[in-house]
Amino acid sequence: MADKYNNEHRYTADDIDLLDGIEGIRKRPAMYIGSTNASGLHHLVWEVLDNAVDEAMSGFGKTITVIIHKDGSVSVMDEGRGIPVDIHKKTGVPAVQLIFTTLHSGGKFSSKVYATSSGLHGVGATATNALSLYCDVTVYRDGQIYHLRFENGGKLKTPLEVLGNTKKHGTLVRFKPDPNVFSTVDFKWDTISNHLREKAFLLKGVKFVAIDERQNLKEEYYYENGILEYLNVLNENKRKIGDSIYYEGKENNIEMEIAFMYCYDDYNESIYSYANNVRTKDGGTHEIGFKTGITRAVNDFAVEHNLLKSKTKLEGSDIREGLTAIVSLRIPEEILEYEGQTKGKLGTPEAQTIVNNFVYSNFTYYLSENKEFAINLIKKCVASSEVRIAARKAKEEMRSNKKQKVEMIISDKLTPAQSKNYEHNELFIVEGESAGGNARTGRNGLFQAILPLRGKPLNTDSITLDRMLKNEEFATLINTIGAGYGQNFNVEDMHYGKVIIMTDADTDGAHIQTLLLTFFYNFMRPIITSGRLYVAMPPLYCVSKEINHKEIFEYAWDDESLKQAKEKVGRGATVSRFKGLGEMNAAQLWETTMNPKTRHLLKIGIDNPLVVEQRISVLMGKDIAARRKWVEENVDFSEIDNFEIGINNG
Ligand code: 28G
Repeated sequence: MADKYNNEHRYTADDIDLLDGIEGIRKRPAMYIGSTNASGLHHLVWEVLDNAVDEAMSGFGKTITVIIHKDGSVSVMDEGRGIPVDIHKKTGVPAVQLIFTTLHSGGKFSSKVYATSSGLHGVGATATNALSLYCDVTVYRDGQIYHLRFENGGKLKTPLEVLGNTKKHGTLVRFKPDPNVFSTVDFKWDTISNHLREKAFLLKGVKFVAIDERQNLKEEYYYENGILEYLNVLNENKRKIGDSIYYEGKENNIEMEIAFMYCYDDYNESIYSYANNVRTKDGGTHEIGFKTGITRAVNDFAVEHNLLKSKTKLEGSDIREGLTAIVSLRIPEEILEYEGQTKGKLGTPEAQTIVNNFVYSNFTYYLSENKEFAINLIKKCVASSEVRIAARKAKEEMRSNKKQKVEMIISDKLTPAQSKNYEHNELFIVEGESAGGNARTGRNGLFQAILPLRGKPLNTDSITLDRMLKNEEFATLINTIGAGYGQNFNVEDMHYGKVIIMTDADTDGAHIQTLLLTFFYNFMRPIITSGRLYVAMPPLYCVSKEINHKEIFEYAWDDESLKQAKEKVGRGATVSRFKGLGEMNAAQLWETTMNPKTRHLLKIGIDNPLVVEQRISVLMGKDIAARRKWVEENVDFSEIDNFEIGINNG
């Protein structure tokens, strides 16, 4: 068996390791790449790409290219030193072969200063190889072209060979994902292109090229000013307070790059942190250090210049309202630590003190040099602290008084749930009165509440808080959810464990979804980041047949499940396409879209911040043609890849 991996077979302990790598990954792919849906599929690219990024970060190669080929395979190319091809003494196997067949998380191969590895367990290229139909590796090194090929889930097909001479140096990896592993093998141009753009911002001076041969698309990303340009892109359409601020430094071998700015009409703090060019979505020590440094600098300045109205200092959240920041650290591998399983949170303790002091001293200096900005900023911070204090007071009063009051205001639109088990309750925001009526009839009244929407919600992209609050629809929604809004929104106070947007599966429905998502993104972002916001996925097809005067129904969400539904119902079945929620009766709506055991929900999350900003500016902007084009190209109503099936609330 082992000679599939090694022609000169000798059985050693390392040989077992070779098998362990590939077979372990094939047995439980999700454990290594997160999932086997679209996200997992793209992980195959990220794993290989990270190696190319590591090589560029070490100073070798200025261009990285990713190509999506017509046959559904992907190539990644770098211009680095080329993966070493020398024979590994213990195993007698070329180094390049080991890199594609073993798990090397334990530092077996790693003597590099920095390592990206966004993978969950440092599986790297081995995961990509193990989950591919083929994987071709070409190395340009020492004047020669080397090649080896794996097939059928990482089995060595062509051992290392020399193809000829070359003056080039670098690595080329081409692989085609195994359709038996993934629920989709369709690489998304937007996902790959945006990912490369994010990397290009993080690695200033390195060019990233994205090519889609299926659609003849090509983008080049190159940013001389790195994350400073990233920051400006994220805040393109916002009113800015002062300039963008950028600091770069190195302390104890930790390299820091930090960019931030403040905007008006933004009630969120958006801190995007990275460790070794990989996003740390759950923050960690570098983020804490950044926040503490900013807070100290602003408070010290405010106290020193008598800008506070009372003796109490500003809270961190007052100082972070309207702040967008990018915090990027490069940390030597020896002291790189993560918290939790997913590498989403940096644990390296040194990072906290170093960033804290670095930000504090630089920003303190900046404030003293830019007094006008400093005074403006502190005015804004004081204003948000006043709002915070008022909101807290109002909440306490409401607790001690009658809280029936709020429910009375909203009672004519909302059909509430009977239970007071907030965590378990669900709020359905439903498009249209008629679907609202069916939802009311069909729901489980114990834990499901219905809030129908009249027409299109207000576009809340870059509007002030005051304007949003004057909108009756949103005022009702805020009261219904019961957890505040903006800076003072608190997930713990939510009256619902899930908020579910339920619209028709047409362009109007998609537009309403986006308008609602924009509202939540701007004014209740923690609902999204805590994973409590969902979009209901009504079925696209109904397959029916009359048997003995009784109609039987099967529902389908995509072509695959349609096939199954047809087989199940058998001959003489009628297939109809659902266009709107209104075409279903109350019982059907319950069964297909609301019943936790059978429904399909799409959980909303924030993946790449660039995608979110782009979506919001295209979808919410004034350019109607651009919006229509985007919806047509991107909103695939049969997309059921990210859904959770049948979440059982019991
Ligand atoms: C195109 C797709 C993905 C890579 C390199 C270059 C080296 C390397 C990669 O070494 C093992 C561990 C540390 C030496 C390093 C070449 C040093 C000298 C490399 C890639 C052996 C890994 N010469 N380029 N790995 N090192 N590109 N692109 O995978 O000690 S991986």
